[in-house]
Amino acid sequence: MRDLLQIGWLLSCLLLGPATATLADGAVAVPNAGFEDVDEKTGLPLGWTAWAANNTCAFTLAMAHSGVACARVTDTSSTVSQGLRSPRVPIAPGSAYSATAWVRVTELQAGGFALYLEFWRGDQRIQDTAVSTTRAGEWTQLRVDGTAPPDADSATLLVYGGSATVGEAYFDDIALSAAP
Ligand SMILES: [Ca+2]
Repeated sequence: MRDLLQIGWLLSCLLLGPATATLADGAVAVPNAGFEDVDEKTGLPLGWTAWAANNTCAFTLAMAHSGVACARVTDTSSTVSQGLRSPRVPIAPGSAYSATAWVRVTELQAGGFALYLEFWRGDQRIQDTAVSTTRAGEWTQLRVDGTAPPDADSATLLVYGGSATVGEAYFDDIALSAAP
């Protein structure tokens, strides 16, 4: 009987182990967070949407922080913003969250490249916070913190070059987690 209990305990460890190891404590699963999947119809990372009507951002195999692919944000205009927004993920209202992304700026004539953490109520964006970098050449991790408003129901991450920005940056391995 004791042996059977031990076998049962070992089996449950084996079965539960991989699932619990996939995401760290507090992590919120964001679809296609590593930009490995492409939408063949649009050329965008699957599930992500373009900020600009005249979009110049794309899925790319040109480089990657991990895996084989990432997202490229190309901004050739000093008056138009460019960016890619993640699928919406459900969040707990009133809770604190941290968003991170790896970015490698390869060209920068003006401005900088940013990571936004956005909170939504239905289809309305009700809060956003951002961090940006002008550092070019190396992969750099960006982190932005925000607390979900009491009436928020979802969050998105936005990788972005603002209106004044002219340059090109690669983003990879975005993540969202609830503060402990
Ligand atoms: Ca990747």
